[in-house]
Amino acid sequence: MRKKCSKPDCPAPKGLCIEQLSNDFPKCQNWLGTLGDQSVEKQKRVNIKSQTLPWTGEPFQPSDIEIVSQRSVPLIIGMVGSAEAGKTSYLGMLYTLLFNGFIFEDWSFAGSCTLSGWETLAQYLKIKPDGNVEFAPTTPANPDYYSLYHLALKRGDLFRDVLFADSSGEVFNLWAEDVKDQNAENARWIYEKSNAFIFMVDSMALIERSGAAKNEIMQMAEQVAANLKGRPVVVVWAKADVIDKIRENIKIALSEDLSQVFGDSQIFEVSNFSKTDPDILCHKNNLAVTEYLLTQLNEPKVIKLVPQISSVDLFLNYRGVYGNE
Ligand SMILES: Nc1nc2c(ncn2[C@@H]2O[C@H](COP(=O)(O)OP(=O)(O)OP(=O)(O)O)[C@@H](O)[C@H]2O)c(=O)[nH]1
Ligand SMILES: [Mg+2]
Repeated sequence: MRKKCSKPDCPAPKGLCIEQLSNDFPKCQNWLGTLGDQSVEKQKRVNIKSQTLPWTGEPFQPSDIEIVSQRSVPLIIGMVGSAEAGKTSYLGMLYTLLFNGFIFEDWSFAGSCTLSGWETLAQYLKIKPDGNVEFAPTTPANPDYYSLYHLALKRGDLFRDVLFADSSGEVFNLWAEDVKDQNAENARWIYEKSNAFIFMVDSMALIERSGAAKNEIMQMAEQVAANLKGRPVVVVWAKADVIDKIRENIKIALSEDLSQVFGDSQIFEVSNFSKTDPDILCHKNNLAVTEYLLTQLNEPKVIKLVPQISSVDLFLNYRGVYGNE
């Protein structure tokens, strides 16, 4: 007899269990452990099969990207920011919102190959019985630590596979000081491979270390801007529940410096703490950050076809009555 889930219409993707939110389906109470004679050989075969599944539900490593790249070229969104800036919590909140029925305006959730990873992040944000939130541990700072979280999204007939590349802020600080630092390999990879960036500004650090935190943020911003090649960046003021406690002059100066470096990039304030229900910083802006980048990345690109000729010859320099416009 075949093993199967007893839960009718279980919406879990193939190979995953909705109750366990992982590929640990044999632990689910709805799992029918009816292997007939339960022979060791058969059990072994089942195990071998599950080991040969190409994905486990855990965050992807760079070598796993090919699993989703067969359908379309996946979009990589790089999470950039200093240590403790709020990168991992942002991802935990994004999944928490989607899981709880909040939606993007234009995109709908169409699956994920890293559900276990997302769920682990979201668990940290759950309010504990004592009313506190634990938050995810600091992301490991090994230069070879990668964690890519996958979302498949759909807009009309268009499918997009999106990978959010999280890494340690400590590593990004090393990279910001020296892009060739040998301990910043994953930050380098994220910068090189990402199609767009979420640049996190830590409001709490600006309250606690004002000028020093501002310098650190600007050093990283300048390094990100150095070789963007048109890739979109969204500036996100994280922990915006405390943003009003930042010294006004620091906040204004940093906003001006960031807009000089990133031009007209969109700016959002987000928080993982909701003061009202619904709360703009938490329920709306966290989704809006990703949606903004998705819109940017899926807009048809305008290509300038007019060659830039510069010559002393007036005839060659002539661009018509309206110039290049
Ligand atoms: N006030 C406030 N604090 C927050 C919020 N989100 C996160 N924090 C705090 O910020 C800390 C760091 O958040 P993380 O998301 O782990 O930061 P990170 O950028 O992933 O840090 P690294 O992994 O070290 O790079 C958390 O442990 C919380 O204490 C928020 O919305 N408001
Ligand atoms: Mg982290």
